[in-house]
Amino acid sequence: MDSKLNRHLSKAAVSMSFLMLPFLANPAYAVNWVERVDAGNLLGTAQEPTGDGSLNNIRGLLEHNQDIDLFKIYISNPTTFSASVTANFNSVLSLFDSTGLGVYGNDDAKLGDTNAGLPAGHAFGPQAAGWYYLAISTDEVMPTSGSGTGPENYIASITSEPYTAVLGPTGPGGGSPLTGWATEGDPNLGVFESYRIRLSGVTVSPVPEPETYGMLLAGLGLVGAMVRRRKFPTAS
Ligand SMILES: [Ca+2]
Ligand SMILES: [Ca+2]
Ligand SMILES: [Ca+2]
Repeated sequence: MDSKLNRHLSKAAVSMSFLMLPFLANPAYAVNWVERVDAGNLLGTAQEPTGDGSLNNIRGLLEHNQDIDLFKIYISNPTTFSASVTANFNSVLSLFDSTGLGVYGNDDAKLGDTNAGLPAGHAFGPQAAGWYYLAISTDEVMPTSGSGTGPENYIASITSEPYTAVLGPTGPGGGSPLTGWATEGDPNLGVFESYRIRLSGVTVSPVPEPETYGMLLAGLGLVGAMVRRRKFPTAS
C-alpha cells in the first residue's frame, strides 16, 4: 500500500471529524415554534420550545390585554441575540436571566411603530450564553419583583416615555427576580391577537441527542479502522 494513500486517508479522517464539529455545535435545522395552549406568566409556568436547531420564530396568542406569554429560551450566541415582534397590538418584550433577574426590555422598536424589539449588540443585552426567559405582553402590564405589585416593585418602567428606549432593570425592584406583573389600564379591554417573534442567536436542544453522538463516533471509528488497516497491512 503506498504511503501517499495512507496519508490521504488519515487526512480525510481528521477533516471529517473537524467537519462534524460545526454540525454538533450548530445544527442546520430551524425551529418555528407555535405556542401550545397558553404560555404562563412566571418562571415556573414558562413554555420551553422544543425541537432541534436554531429557534427562528415563536408564534402565539395574547388572549387579553393583561395576558403575558413567557418562553424559556437558550441563547447560544449572546452577541447576535435579537428579538422583534410583528403583531396588531401594542407589544412589549422583556428578557430575564435564568434566575428571573431583568436583563433588558423594550416597548416600541421604532418611533411610531408599536411593535417591540430587543436589539443585538446592545450594552444591556445578554452577556453570556445560557438559559433566559423572554416575555411578550401588551403595554398594560409591568414586570415586578418582591411580594407586592406597586411602583416600588417595578423591575423597569418599560411602558413609560420614551417608548423607544431600551431599558435595563433600572426600576426600584430591578435588583430582584421576577415574581409578578402589575396591571395598568382597563382590564376589560380585549386583545385576543396573534403575534410573531423573530429571533436570532437562539438554539433549541443545544446538546445533541445521545444517538447522534453514538452514530458520529461509530462513523469516525470505522474511518479510523480503515486507515489503520491500510497503514499496517498483514504479511501475505
Ligand atoms: Ca398566550
Ligand atoms: Ca399567557
Ligand atoms: Ca409597544
